[in-house]
Amino acid sequence: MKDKKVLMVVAILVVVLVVFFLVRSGSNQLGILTNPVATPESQSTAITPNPEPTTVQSGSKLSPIVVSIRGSNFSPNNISAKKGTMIIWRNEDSQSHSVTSVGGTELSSGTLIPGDVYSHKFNTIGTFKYKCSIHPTMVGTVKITE
Ligand SMILES: [Cu+2]
Repeated sequence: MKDKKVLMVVAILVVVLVVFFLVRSGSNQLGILTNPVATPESQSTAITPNPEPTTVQSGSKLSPIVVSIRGSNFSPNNISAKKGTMIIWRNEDSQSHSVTSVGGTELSSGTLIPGDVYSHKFNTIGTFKYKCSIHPTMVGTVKITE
């Protein structure tokens, strides 16, 4: 019985010493143990997903245009933009609306409840008319040029 206890203590000591040595030597094999030490590194890896949306923007070099839907109006309701522009419709109204192409299929937001957002990137040159399918008197136009 005594021998077993001594063996246990020795075994625990050996494990503790091995772990201690590996941590001290900064071995990357023990990622879990060394990661807390390398906080700046793990922070920079956590930031990596962030540049993705920015890359899309800087790649096209075009800022998105925001259209507010307010008081049953698209504002602005007449937009001229370059090919590749992203337009974002934001329903800031107290009722539901939609952004639906007239004579085409480019825009099809479905029902946007208050607070909903619909975005669309225009990759084709042309004039795109749209309306609110719930209130067909609400209309807007997007003109896309080269
Ligand atoms: Cu509407």
